[in-house]
Amino acid sequence: MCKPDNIVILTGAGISAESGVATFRAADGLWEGHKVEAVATPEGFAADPALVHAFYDARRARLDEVVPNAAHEALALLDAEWPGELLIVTQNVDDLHERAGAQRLVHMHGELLKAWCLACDSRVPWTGSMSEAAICPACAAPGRLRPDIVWFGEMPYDMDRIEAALRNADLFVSIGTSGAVYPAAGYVQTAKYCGAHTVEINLEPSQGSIFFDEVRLGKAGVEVPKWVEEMLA
Ligand code: BV8
Repeated sequence: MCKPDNIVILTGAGISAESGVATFRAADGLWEGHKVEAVATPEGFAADPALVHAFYDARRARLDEVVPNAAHEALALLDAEWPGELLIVTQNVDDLHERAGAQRLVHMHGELLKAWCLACDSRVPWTGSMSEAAICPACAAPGRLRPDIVWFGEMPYDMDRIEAALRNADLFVSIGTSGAVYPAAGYVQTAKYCGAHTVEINLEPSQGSIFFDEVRLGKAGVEVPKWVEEMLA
């Protein structure tokens, strides 16, 4: 195919797996030992805020122990070097893309390192634990902070920007995602409908593999640098 101009890259937990960040759909289908409904829904948070804070506090604390891997580094290089439009749309809530240097990046499901104050609606950087007694740095209200994470049933972030990029894409690449969650899982069909060439890079075929023109099986840490090298050749 001729050289694409505009690229959209969707990433999921698989791109952070080699950095030591747990993926979601382990064999037991639990999220780090929890039922999804209990820890990743507004209802779960309302029912047991302490459990949900503990779940996200543990994942936030673990970010200090992990570093970006070769796949994050390769995407950051492509982002820096690519002359056309490029957007990395990550479903991940870790900060490994940023730490690798990615700039043209959106976190459609939010970020572990942010808090959302339900009293003043501010979103603020947050690194420590976020117990029910935490004080909002913007309005000083106690106990009104929640993780700035998009839970099931909630509207993902940056949808307009993502859909505009998909409509304009010549190339859509999906890396390390199971294709289990919408609307992200439907992006390959939108991109394809709008004429993009579609590539999946994954350890194994995802639920949406049939929609991709090309499937490259292997570890992200190996396949993504190879793909970026091809793109920049
Ligand atoms: C919404 C933040 C309305 C939380 C997450 C019925 C049908 C269709 C849809 C629905 C339905 N019922 C309900 C829905 C909607 C629902 C949904 O899709 N549910 C699913 C379960 C059916 N979606 C929502 O509620 C979303 N909101 O729909 O609002 C709306 C709709 C349209 C437009 C506007 C509004 C919000 C969903 C967001 C939930 N939050 N994350 C947190 O992180 O704690 S979801 C979470 O799981 C991730 O963010 C990601 O999106 C999703 C899937 O995870 P993956 O990243 O794919 O990771 P996974 O573990 O599953 O897979 C890992 C992959 O990596 C595997 O493929 C593996 O092979 C690969 N891999 C592993 N190691 C490597 C590797 N690949 C390469 N190298 C390796 N080394």
